[in-house]
Amino acid sequence: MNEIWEKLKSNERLNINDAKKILASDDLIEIGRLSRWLKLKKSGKKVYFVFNKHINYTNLCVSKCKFCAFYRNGFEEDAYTMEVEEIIDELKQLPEDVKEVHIVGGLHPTKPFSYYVDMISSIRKNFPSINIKAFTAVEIDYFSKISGLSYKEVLKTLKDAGLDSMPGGGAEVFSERVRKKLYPNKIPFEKWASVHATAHKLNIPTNATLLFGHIETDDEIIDHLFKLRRLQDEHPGFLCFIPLSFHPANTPLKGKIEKVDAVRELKVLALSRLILDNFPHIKAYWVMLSPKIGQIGLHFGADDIDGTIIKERVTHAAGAQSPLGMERDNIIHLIKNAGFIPVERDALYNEIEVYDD
Ligand code: V47
Repeated sequence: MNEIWEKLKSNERLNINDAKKILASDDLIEIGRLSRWLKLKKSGKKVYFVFNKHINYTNLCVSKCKFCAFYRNGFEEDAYTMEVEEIIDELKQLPEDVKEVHIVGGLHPTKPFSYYVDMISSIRKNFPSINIKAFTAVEIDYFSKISGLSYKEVLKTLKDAGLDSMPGGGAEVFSERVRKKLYPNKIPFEKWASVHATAHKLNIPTNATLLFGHIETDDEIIDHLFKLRRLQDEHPGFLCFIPLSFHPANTPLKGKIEKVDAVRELKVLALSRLILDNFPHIKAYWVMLSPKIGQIGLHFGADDIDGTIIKERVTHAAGAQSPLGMERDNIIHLIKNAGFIPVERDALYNEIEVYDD
């Protein structure tokens, strides 16, 4: 750890061996200290959150990933697809100061590309100033398949309709070994990277995620982080990285895999901050971590805690015990009590209000 500390102080990039040492170390407090030091260097005492709302427009999905408790085939009682008008009606229920709508869904078997374009343009028309953060790289690849358009054409069409940015999901872990076992129908790294690089070139900022705590090895986690660091060097445009810990309940992996513990969650969060030195933000996603571990995560390199969310479905289908949403005041309280300054942001990290009293 001393060697790593020396490197950090002299602004030297950490390498794969450093990452291996960090993950193998039992010195959680020292790992926290290093990642917190880097967080403070990058964003001072500020911790960001957003007043946002998640929309999961359908749970029908042709991908059928083994880690997912959210998807349905279509014949089940709780299978659903929201029409565009329903989405607009749901958004109309919200207070006017909601800044971001985060939209993701399953890969629907029959909806045409026009459904997704209509969704974005109707939201833009009804809510001219809301940030629309929508569709993972996996969905963009699927839209390209069903429409016959290139990634660039799909993204340009969605941007013209009102898309502002993209979430980081669908990355899982960039290992062909794991992909073949758990999500063989999902796109591999090369395609995921190509969608994000194309989005960045079109001035659509995006996020990136890692799904860990299933059958991946330490080396696969590390490889994932270095792939993302290289991608950001070559095609900058990532705003935030979010490590997601696997929730096994209601998935085919239930009973075979235990949920990872808090120490592992905090180590991976800190490692992400230390390796992804070119990512402006690291998110302690309270839905997956729980609000309490999320709060501690602010001392392990995270400078963002996501937002109010209002109704999360994907992780809750897999047994998450965290609330479905959180009030703005609760989030402010969590951040302040951890010793940081809450900053309300929009999807693009423009500051809306700094709560520094
Ligand atoms: O890609 C699915 C994960 C992701 C499970 O960009 C699961 O700001 C744990 O990407 N246990 C979707 N994880 C969520 C996501 C996200 C969330 C919050 C913010 C942002 C952002 C992105 O959820 C999927 C998958 O990796 N997931 N099932 C599960 N059982």
